[in-house]
Amino acid sequence: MTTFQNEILSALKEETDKPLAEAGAKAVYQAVSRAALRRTRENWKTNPEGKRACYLSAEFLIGRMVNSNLLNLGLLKETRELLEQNGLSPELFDEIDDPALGNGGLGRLAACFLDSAATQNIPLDGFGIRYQYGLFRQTIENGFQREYPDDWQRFGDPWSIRREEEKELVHFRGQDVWAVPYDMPVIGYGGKTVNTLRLWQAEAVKGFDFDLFNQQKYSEAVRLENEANAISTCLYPNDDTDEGKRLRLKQQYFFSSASLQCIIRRYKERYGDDFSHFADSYAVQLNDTHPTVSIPELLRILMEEELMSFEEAFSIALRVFAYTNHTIMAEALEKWNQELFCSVIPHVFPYVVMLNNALKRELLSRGVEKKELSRYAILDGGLIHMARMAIYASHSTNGVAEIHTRILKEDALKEWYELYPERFNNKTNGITQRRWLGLCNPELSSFIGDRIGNGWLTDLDELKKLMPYTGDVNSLRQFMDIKKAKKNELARYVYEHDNFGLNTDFIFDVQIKRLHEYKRQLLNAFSILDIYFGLKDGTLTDFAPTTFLFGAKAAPGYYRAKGIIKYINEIANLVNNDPNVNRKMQVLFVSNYNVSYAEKLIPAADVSEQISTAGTEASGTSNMKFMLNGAVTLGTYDGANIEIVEQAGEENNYIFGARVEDLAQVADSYCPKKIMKENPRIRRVVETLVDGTFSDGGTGMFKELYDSLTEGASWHKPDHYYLLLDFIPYCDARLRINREYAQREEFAKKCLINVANAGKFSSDRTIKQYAEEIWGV
Ligand code: 26W
Repeated sequence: MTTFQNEILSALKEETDKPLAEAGAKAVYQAVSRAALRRTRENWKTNPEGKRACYLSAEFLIGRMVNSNLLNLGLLKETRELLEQNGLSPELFDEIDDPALGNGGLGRLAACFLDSAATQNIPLDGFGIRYQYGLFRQTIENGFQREYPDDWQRFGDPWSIRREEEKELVHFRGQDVWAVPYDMPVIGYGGKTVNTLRLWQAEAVKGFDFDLFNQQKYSEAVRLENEANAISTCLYPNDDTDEGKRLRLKQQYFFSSASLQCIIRRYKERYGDDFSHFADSYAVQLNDTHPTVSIPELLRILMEEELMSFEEAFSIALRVFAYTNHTIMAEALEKWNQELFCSVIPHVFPYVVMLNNALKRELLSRGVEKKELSRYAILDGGLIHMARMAIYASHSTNGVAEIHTRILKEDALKEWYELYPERFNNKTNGITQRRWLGLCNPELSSFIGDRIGNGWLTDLDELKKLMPYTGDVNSLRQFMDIKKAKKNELARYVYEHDNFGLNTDFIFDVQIKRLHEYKRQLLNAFSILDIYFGLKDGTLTDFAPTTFLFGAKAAPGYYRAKGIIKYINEIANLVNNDPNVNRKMQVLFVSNYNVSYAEKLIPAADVSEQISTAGTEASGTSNMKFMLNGAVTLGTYDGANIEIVEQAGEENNYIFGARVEDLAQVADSYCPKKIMKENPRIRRVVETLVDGTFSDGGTGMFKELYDSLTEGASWHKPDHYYLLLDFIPYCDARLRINREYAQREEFAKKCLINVANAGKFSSDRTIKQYAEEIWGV
């Protein structure tokens, strides 16, 4: 028995009297986590020397922590052995909820960054909100999405430490609220560096009012307490439109203010009232505009409490802050209504006005015409433009893939790029290979390790050394065996979770991401139907059997997205129950897609669906995870897809469809109705939305989808995302994959070349660039 195994057993005694074999998942999880947490003590310091970077983010989609922390501490193997010796499965922790404190890519990226920074000894701490309920749990009932609360703490939260003594007071109009920090260790691979993820929980300053209670005013007695708690109760599930909700502004100010107060307190412990070293001590990265209210808040603190002038405070802000943009979708750009803002945090508003005035002076002094000013104004038409504020009061604005940054410069933020070209830069996203290969695919990891060693775990460019093996038949066959094993593993998981039997002899074609019109799950669905009709008609012959898998959550108020889920499930029903085709194809929409499901789906995939309309997906990060696990990309010229095929070769992937430049050309004359008229294949699939092939349960959802494609709506032209334009090229590319898959070794070679060239997409590389080029840490 190793020392750590003994430490687990003694931690278990604090949980239960039962022996390990009978203690149950929750108690074992608690014991293992607590024992491992103790191992971080030596290297975990909250206020060490030197400049630190702070990643402010409304979302950290960390997923299940126990295995990744054990891996990074070098304790995974002995823990698994202990479980095994006691007859417990290494998948025991699959039962533990995974904290879903994020919506999608932006939140998961934050989590990958923390892992990569700690691994490379980069001093980076995360600051966010400790939501009581994360992203909703999804069930599929009668083909429709239903939402349930995600009470992720029901298995406890052994990885967090509440630090009562470091709580901060956050001021709102009519109410002060405590921000109580819960710290999680962020353990670098090798366990040497431990950084901190600090999540703030809102609590009432004046809790339960006993006087009111005694006067039998019960609801009044708890009102203040409830109002305070409400701030960190729930993650907003929208990642499409900015709704401008009061509680969301409260959340943003809550964690921004608490984080800044914490940073300033620590600074003062070192330098007292001398702020001349502040910008050399802290860098603050704003993850999208969600924490941008930090800017006026810092000005306020520096001016009101440290008695600086606006100019002094502003020059500090400029040097401290940097901003990352994650989307060019206009409807997602945050603008706060001025009145709402003033009714929540009136004390911050004067600093917004000062920023707006300073910007105006700056523009005029640079010779910008008066009538042009409103294109830049932070305060315009009763709205506060948060992206404009972030660009103006920071020294760096970055996009998250080459094409995205180019679009920001040339289009979305063109006028700002002209003003401050030196502030704009690109940081192509990345993913941590520890979680997205090491942990989720130990089989492929050993395959790689046997050939080139394990250096790739901390230097992903090492994968290049796999290239010689891409011509080695033995290696290719072994790779295919691993893929097959991962399909079987996924099939077991799917059977447990969704009560559906996957045929693991089939090609696995996977699209997993938030449900959005621009991501075009509907295009995928149409193409599946086209294949189905082709098989029925006999016009499509020698089709290699394929399983089409979807996983996605729709924002609860996003009606069209929910319609698309229902439609996919109707198609699944038709296909899976048709004895003439279900030996050739299967369709499944898995329920409650989350980080843990992704860890099962990605290693099993042959085809990675990345089919967003060109110019709409800022980067994408699942595309990188699929590549790393040896799937080919079926994708558009969009986001990081472009860089993926740059690395792995267009001939080893399947890129199709209109490019940004093409779309700009056709935009004005685009007529989806005409395309439907001229192409019977397209007409046939699109008409299934309204011709009675499927039922939307009388909701009218399918008709609404049909209208969005043919008629458009007040806010968008018909088929705004060009599904029909890309339909034929997409189907062609798909069928090309299907044919080429038959040459099994040739296809495996493509997959392995993708693995070998995935080095660029490590978040180790990305975060190093942030550290060197933006933060100077
Ligand atoms: C206003 C509500 C709201 C909330 C979240 C709007 C927008 C968001 C995020 C920006 C959505 C998001 O996660 N964006 C994704 O960020 C990833 C990491 O950079 C990129 O890879 C994805 O392409 C981008 O969609």
